Amino acid sequence: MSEHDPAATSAPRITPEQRTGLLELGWNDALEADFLRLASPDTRPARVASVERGGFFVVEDAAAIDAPTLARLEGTELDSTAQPAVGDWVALIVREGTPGITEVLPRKSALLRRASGRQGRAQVVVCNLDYLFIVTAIGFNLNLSRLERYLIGSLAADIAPVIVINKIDRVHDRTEIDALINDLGIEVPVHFTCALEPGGIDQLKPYLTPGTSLALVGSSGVGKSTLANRILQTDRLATGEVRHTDDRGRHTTTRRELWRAPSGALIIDTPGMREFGLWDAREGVAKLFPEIHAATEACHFRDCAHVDEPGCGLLAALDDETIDEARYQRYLRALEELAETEALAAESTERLNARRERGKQNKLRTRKGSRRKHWDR
Ligand SMILES: Nc1nc2c(ncn2[C@@H]2O[C@H](COP(=O)(O)OP(=O)(O)O)[C@@H](O)[C@H]2O)c(=O)[nH]1
Ligand SMILES: [Mg+2]
Ligand SMILES: [Zn+2]
Repeated sequence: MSEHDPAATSAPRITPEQRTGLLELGWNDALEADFLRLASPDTRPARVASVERGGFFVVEDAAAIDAPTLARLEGTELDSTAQPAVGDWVALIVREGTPGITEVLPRKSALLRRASGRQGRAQVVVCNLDYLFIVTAIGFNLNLSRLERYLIGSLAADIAPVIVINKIDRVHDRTEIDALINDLGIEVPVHFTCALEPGGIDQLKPYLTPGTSLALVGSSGVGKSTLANRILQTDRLATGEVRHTDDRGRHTTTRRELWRAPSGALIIDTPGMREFGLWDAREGVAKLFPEIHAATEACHFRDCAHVDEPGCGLLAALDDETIDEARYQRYLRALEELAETEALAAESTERLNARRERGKQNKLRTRKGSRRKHWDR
């Protein structure tokens, strides 16, 4: 990104009216400083509300959320994770009535996951969040490892995780849930909600302050869109009846989109994720298993795998029973998954480079070939 001297232009880059609109979307002084420093003088700030195949829907104030502007990305091709994602702040330029995005402002946070498919590629789920609502529901298989994956992703991105257990109106065994929460081993706020009742989400109110950005993630059918509707006090988001055969919702939500609640909070609903594959989340693993991570600091080898290495601090702690065996296993599994993904990503990069190299060679060959033909004539 190019640097710009804010003193070089005398007129204010952002008018008070503009700023009022931006503040409704979560704008702040730090963002403004970045914008003034990094964006070219003929641009203005906007936030990405949703991503379409044809471009990016951006907004400059809350009212625009109902009729966002479709903008295309200008200039050089960006790496997929550097492309604008929902929640991003961007610099917008309008040339002859055509809006374009020239820059993506530095992200305060980016929730990454492994993109579906066999290649090891990253996908940016949402950006610039204060909270991640990890939603699950009674009647759904309350799964510790699924919860942990979201937690790892959230902690790695420095987004405060909040666990929401929805459909609390359904028959459930509270002791079982408490045991599961206890197994998480770290302090994470947990809230029980019923999205079908007006007072059923009161516990979430403290998070819904003006300018706060949050996203709802979790499996399909747990009630994310119903919760979002209640927070937004609308019924604009489509929700789905659950199929009785497998208790999974239909995929009614097809894209991630940003809305503004009457409280002033910015809410991003997301389609159900079958799987949250870890990506670049070692820091998140360390935060979810702090006592285990601390024990590895005593490992003799820097690249210790904590399985049978001599001088392993973690194995020693296991022997002393200062560390829980089950948590140790889950920690190892998370690290293994990250290592596998990294290996896959390295392989894809290698393949891509090889293909590019072959492409170059082919071009050379055809060029030589055509020259020879020319000589033959
Ligand atoms: N019993 C009960 N059903 C709910 C609750 N919240 C949502 N539902 C129902 O669960 C189904 C799936 O909801 P939806 O919001 O589409 O889930 P999403 O896929 O996570 O967005 C719908 O039929 C909702 O009416 C709740 O708190 N209790
Ligand atoms: Mg939905
Ligand atoms: Zn070790």
